[in-house]
Amino acid sequence: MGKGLKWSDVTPKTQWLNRRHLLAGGAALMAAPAMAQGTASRFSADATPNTFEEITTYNNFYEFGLDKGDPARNARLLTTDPWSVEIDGLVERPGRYDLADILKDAPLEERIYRFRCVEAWSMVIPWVGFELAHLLNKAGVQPGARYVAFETLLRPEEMPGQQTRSLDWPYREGLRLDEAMHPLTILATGLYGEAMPNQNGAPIRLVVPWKYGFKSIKSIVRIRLTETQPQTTWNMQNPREYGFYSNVNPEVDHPRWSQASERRVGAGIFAGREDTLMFNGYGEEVASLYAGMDLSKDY
Ligand SMILES: Nc1nc2c(c(=O)[nH]1)N[C@H]1C(S)=C(S)[C@@H](COP(=O)(O)O)O[C@H]1N2
Ligand SMILES: [Mo]
Repeated sequence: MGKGLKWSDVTPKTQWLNRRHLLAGGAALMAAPAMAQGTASRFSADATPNTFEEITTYNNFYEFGLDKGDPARNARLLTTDPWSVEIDGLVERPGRYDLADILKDAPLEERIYRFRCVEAWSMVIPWVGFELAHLLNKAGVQPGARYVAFETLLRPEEMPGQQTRSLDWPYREGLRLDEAMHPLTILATGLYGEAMPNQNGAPIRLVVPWKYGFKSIKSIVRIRLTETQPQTTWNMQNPREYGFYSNVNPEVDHPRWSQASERRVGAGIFAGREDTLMFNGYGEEVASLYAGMDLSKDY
């Protein structure tokens, strides 16, 4: 796919407009035409996306098992409708926000993002979503808020991994408020123009493209604005290996492997490894957020 071309540009419009519940209810009518016109997002990467098959069969979602193929096998039983997100803490309008209501006025767009897992594999994914800032503004951020904490659904009956102690459930993540409000940070509700597949974090998940993949928490049910830095799953599990920030950084190795290069999923066995880029290639947009910080210490 060439420069400026979006996946939706090369897809017949009827097919695009008939996407089944990509968006809940009326939002489809508003957002679909805008996307069908092919307004390429200025934030989209100029890179060929991985296939739908690759993106939906090679996953990390420990709630459904530890192997890359487990989420695709086990996540089909997850119920994602009805769904609501509890927004509380330092917000003007705390409460349980129904997903349908969230999506009613959400400015959905396609964002083709590079995605880099801390395990040193990568993909390019055409998400559909909206800026997290939109939802935070809807809830009204109070002046004292400095961080945003996220939680995944806790439902062991439907998430077999939660019947084990592989992680301290529910899965939790967090961002500094300025990271959360950055226009690159999105809540994604779909990919390739389809409703979000369960294994990718249906019905709504975070995507923070300049950070290691584990920051992009799936199947979110709670968002809390806090004054202090929230506890996050992988950081609690092993603080030496997984920092709170976890910005993609080729110069700071994981204690057990190099982060200087990555393997693009699906590239084939004869393709070489690619150099990992600082902030996963988004430095121009986000480096200023970390001015004055020592990124080898605040990793
Ligand atoms: N709730 C939850 N969110 C999660 C994970 C998880 O195990 N549970 N895995 C993380 C990791 S390590 C990665 S790399 C990405 C993978 O997203 P993908 O399967 O859509 O590519 O999800 C992240 N979000
Ligand atoms: Mo990951």
